[in-house]
Formats: sequence, structure tokens, C-alpha cells
Amino acid sequence: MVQFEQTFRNFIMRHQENYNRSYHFLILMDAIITAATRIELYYRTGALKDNLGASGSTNVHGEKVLQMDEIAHNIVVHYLNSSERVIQAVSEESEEIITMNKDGGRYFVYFDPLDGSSNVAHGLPVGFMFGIAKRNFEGNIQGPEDFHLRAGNEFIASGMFVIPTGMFTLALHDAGCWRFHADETNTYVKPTRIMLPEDTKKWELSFNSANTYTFGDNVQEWIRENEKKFTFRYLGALAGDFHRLLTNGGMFMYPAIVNHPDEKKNRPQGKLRLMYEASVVAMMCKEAGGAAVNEEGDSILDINPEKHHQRTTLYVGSKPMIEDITKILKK
Ligand code: FDP
Repeated sequence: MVQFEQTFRNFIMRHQENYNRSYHFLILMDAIITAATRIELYYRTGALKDNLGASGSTNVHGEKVLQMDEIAHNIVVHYLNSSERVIQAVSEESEEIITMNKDGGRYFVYFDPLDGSSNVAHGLPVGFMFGIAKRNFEGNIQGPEDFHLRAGNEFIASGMFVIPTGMFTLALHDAGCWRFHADETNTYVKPTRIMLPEDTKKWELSFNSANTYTFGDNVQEWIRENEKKFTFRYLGALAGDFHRLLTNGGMFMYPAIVNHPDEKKNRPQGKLRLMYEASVVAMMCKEAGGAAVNEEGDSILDINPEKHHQRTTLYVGSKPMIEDITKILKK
């Protein structure tokens, strides 16, 4: 039997048409899809072609750069640049903001080209995550360089590819969270709207439990009181863990590390990056009916970044669960 699946391309063109929007976003999304497809290609053959190891350099965050980090970063930069629609991009793999089409660009793109580095050596799921904000053409702001620091609630779209699974999830501002699957021709098809399940029996908890003793006393107490109610799952790559969460509900968290016996290892600001990790999943979660807050219990989407590589703590997932932990965080 022939199956007539709607393609991502058709879906997104219809979306722009329905909302009376320009074709520029289509060109940008085409670049993002092309980049993801290319990254996936290199990742799938990574072990075979000896591309899954370290590159030998260290990034600005003091972390070892992997060959795949460099490959994925270069691919994304190339296709974003050639779309001519991007004014500036922020990549986890570049200390500096990457200026592209300074005069004609319409969008800011914030991305982590390969999230979940501990999975790379094993070829296990990683993510290409991105958020998109629009240039303020009316601009009461000084110049392009000055207004790339946008809160998640100003993103027009955010999404992630879970590589190499061929699954892509995209949130569109006030228009839902959607999942697509790559078919045999590497075409993303079959838009399916994602809503977090209300059935608490399905809900899961996801965090690095080895860190529990380093969390704040309030968070440790919440874990003691609640952990037995839920199944526990942790893959160690935000995109993969969050992908599960969108289907099963529950909560993913990366709390502040404040009680580490070696004080130097404390991370009161959290580990994850606000602009290309936390805000990206927070927007997807909001569009799927969920919520996301930081250690202070404030909405992730309302945080105005002060710098492009800013870190944040993150609690993201089903609304009732986030409301519950927010009460503890706000105490
Ligand atoms: P990684 O350090 O392996 O690149 O921010 C990156 C990230 O992975 C997330 O993808 C993941 O959720 C988290 O960090 C894992 O951190 P831990 O190893 O501390 O659990």
C-alpha cells in the first residue's frame, strides 16, 4: 500500500502561508535541515571513519573538543551562512559570536551542534539543538551586535535533532511542538503534534543521580520524598533525555551543585547553557503543555541573558511537577 506522508517542507510552507509569514524562514529551516542531515551522515559512519575521537584541542569552556564537535560546528556554520538569512549565530563551539549577513540577515540562531559529548565515543544518541530569534527591524536598539542576547520567550522557533535516530522535534511560537521522522530518502515526514501526557503513571525522573549529594538541601529533600513515585531514566545527553520526556512526561533536571566536598567543583549557576540548551527545551516544553524553571523557581523563558554562553540551572517537564518543585525552590 502506498503511504502518503506529509513532508516537513510542505508542513512548514503551509505554516508560513497560514500565518501570513515570509519565505525567509523557509530558507533558514532548509539550511538547518540540510546541516542536520549532513551531521547525521558523519555521525553514523563516525566509528568506521575514525571520527569519534578527540580533536586534540580544548574549547573556551576548558572541555576537550571532539572531532565530531568540529565537524558538526563547521557544517552548521556553512549552511547557516549560505542561507544568507542569519545576521549572527552563537555556537557552543565558538567563543565569539559568529557574524554572518550583517546587513541583510533576519535571524539570530543559537545552537549546540553536538550536545551530549559523553555519548559520542559510543555512537549513542546526541543532539543538534537550536533556537531562533528574529532581528528587531523596527529597532530602538543601537546596532545588530547589541541585541542578540534574547530571552527564550522571544524565540520564534526552537528544535532538536536526536542523532542518529532520524527524529526531529520543532516548536513554533504559539503553534505547537511537532515531531518528524526521516524516511528512507532522508526526507523528514509525518508531522505529529506532541503534548505531554497527563497520566502520571508514565512520568519519569531524569537527572545525574551521582550528583544528588551535591544538590541544595531543599532539592535533596524533594528527591528523597518523590523519587520512589517515578521511573528513573538518564542517558546523559539532554536531547535524548528530553526526547523521552516529551513522550512520557515527568521532569528532567540539572540543579545547582552547591554541596560538593571539593568546593572548586561547585556549580551554583548550573551546567547547561541558557541560550542553546535550556531556552531551546523550555520553549519546546511550553508548546507541549509543560514548563521550565531555574533554581530560583523563575521561568527559564523569562531570563534575559547577559552573555551568550551563560549557564543556568534547569528543571523542565510536566507542569504539575514543575509547579511542585517551584514551591520548594521559592522557599
Ligand atoms: P555533555 O557534557 O556530555 O556534553 O551540556 C552538555 C551535557 O552533556 C548535556 O547534554 C547533558 O544533559 C549533560 O551535559 C550531562 O552532564 P553530566 O555528565 O554531568 O550528567
